[in-house]
Amino acid sequence: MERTFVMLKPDAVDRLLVGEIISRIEKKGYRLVAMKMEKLSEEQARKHYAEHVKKSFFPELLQFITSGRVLEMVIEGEKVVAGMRKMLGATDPNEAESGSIRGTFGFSKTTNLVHASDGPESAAREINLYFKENEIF
Ligand SMILES: Nc1nc2c(ncn2[C@@H]2O[C@H](COP(=O)(O)OP(=O)(O)O)[C@@H](O)[C@H]2O)c(=O)[nH]1
Ligand SMILES: [Mg+2]
Repeated sequence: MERTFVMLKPDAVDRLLVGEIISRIEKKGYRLVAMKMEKLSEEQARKHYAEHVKKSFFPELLQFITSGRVLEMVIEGEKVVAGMRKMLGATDPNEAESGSIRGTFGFSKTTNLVHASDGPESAAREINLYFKENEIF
């Protein structure tokens, strides 16, 4: 069993897509292990997107990701790290596979609805960033 970190971005919360997205996750057989809703601070966003802080799109990403509530989740399942990335589809909703979450609902590279860890190391780092040990069991 693997675990990964998934975050529904402010557009998913604003557009009332939380239930739809969680439903897809559970129908796939993945289990919710932990869940929290909050508004990210600039500091949290910078830590989360550390690999992107120097990129040209970062100011827009920072503004967006701190603009409203996000839903943070730890999800468990067989090969769930790769499985969640597949369920999300490509970063750009215009290129994402039809049927994927981003391909179905996403509007733009910034407003692409969901984050999921891109590998086992990122998953461990990101789970740690958002959840204390006693919040995950
Ligand atoms: N506006 C804009 N946003 C981007 C671009 N590349 C990435 N992003 C945003 O930054 C997030 C993190 O980028 P990345 O790790 O490459 O994509 P992900 O792992 O598929 O989420 C993406 O989900 C997008 O919201 C870009 O070229 N333009
Ligand atoms: Mg990424």
